[in-house]
Amino acid sequence: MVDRSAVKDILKRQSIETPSWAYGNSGTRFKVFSQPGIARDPFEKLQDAAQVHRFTGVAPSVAIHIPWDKVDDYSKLKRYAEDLNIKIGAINPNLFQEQEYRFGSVCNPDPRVRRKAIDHLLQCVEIAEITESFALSLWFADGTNYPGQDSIRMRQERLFEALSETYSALPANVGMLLEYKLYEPSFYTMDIPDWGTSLVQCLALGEKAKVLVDTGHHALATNIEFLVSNLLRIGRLGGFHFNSRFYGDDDLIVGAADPYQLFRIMFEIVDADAVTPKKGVAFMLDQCHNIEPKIQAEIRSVLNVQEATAKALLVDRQELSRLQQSGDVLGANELFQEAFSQDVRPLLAELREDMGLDPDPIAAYKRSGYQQRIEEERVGGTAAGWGA
Ligand code: PSV
Ligand code: MN
Repeated sequence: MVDRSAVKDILKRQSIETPSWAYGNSGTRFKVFSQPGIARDPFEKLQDAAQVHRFTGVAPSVAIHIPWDKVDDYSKLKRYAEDLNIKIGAINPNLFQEQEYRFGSVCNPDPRVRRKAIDHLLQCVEIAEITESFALSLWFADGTNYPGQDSIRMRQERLFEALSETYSALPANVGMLLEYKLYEPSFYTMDIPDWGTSLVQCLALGEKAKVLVDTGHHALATNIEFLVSNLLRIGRLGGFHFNSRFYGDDDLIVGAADPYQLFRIMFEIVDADAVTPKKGVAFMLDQCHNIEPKIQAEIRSVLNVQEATAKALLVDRQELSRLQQSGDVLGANELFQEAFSQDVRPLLAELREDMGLDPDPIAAYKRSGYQQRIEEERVGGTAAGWGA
């Protein structure tokens, strides 16, 4: 039997980070749709992120993307977050939106472009230090489109050089997360297409470099929980960018497409005792809400991660182990599926009441009038967005 109060205790300590870019306008390469009430600067994005924490109680930090969230004074941004009862999370450099990066950033054959890219990484290290962020979170759009276009091997060397210089500049409490992506924007090779390539770089860099798993960045049939389990085993799982997908890097609400996959991933996390921040695995969302209301969608996403975690925590692991040892294939599988099929919403409602929160965060958010208020107040200025 699983102890429900122990489960609630772990869930209370789980922490899910939301991305500042989820609060800005977004879209596809065909169209960026605007919505009313969108934040116009990083401060207003923090206000929105604070609402997600206010109603869920488990989203106390927000990742920022530089220069989308560029400000003159990062200590002011940090204080502003703290006044809103949240904090600044991962710092994400942006090395994919400038003309010079046509042939890549840190892997570019031109040393001047590589220098510019590394300088941006170093500037982001400084921002991480000022904001007391836990990590520099790196994703490179670098790659090639045509066989023969550039040396695959040399590009890996250049990548390592840039990462080494950046790694050496990290302050003691700042880690490095290295994300991978199978394809897009490059279509022949991405310089970091998979967890193996990321891990090879991380192992050569040092202990503070860890792999970041974006759930939308794999070939369709990839068994994500398998690689998660392997990375956990060797202490190199840095965290997640949660989202869900049907086809490519869809960036839809986590748990919307395949809640069973999310449950299976969370089971590996539970099995490694890595739900709470003490194990250093960061649970971050990386989503774009192109057609749905953004703050509500982020609340939904946090709840989806929380539900999958609760189900995974409720797996009777002692009994599962007994069934596994005795070779009871169907018994073990049934126990696993039973845990997934249960309704954990009453348990989570109880948990929120224990935490002094409304048991239904979405209803409470809607009743709060926040959405109407920002739609009335945020008139004029330029809505934040990444433009495409
Ligand atoms: C790239 O697709 C990615 O997943 C990276 O994490 C970026 O930083 C993020 O999306 C925002 O574009
Ligand atoms: Mn990502």
